[in-house]
Amino acid sequence: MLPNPRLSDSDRDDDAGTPGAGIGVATRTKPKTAKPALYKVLMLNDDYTPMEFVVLTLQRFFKMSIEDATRVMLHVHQRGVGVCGIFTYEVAETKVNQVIDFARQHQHPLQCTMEKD
Ligand code: TYC
Repeated sequence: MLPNPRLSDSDRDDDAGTPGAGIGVATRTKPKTAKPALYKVLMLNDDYTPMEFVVLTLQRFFKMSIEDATRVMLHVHQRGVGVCGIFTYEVAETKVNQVIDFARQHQHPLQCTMEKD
């Protein structure tokens, strides 16, 4: 917006609260909240965990549809590793632990890890 031409330089609103001081207010150039670092959660292949257990795990902890979960599982099966999702540090860490605990409870060696995005 253009400055109001009826006001003198020192009386415009950019130094509101300091009438006539002509000091002005510092303009924020950076967002107040920094963007948090993001982490990929990775699923690792192994020779023993049943495919349907991996699909169930992806649906349960990563809210994937059966179609997406099957796609990710097959990618991991064929390539060795695949991305389950990208999260802030604490969310990623929680998901890794949930997957590892769930696999251990069912005596499957399925492993999951995280890395900075
Ligand atoms: N390779 C496993 C099998 O043939 C299936 C599998 C897929 C295991 C993905 C782990 O992250 C995984 N039964």
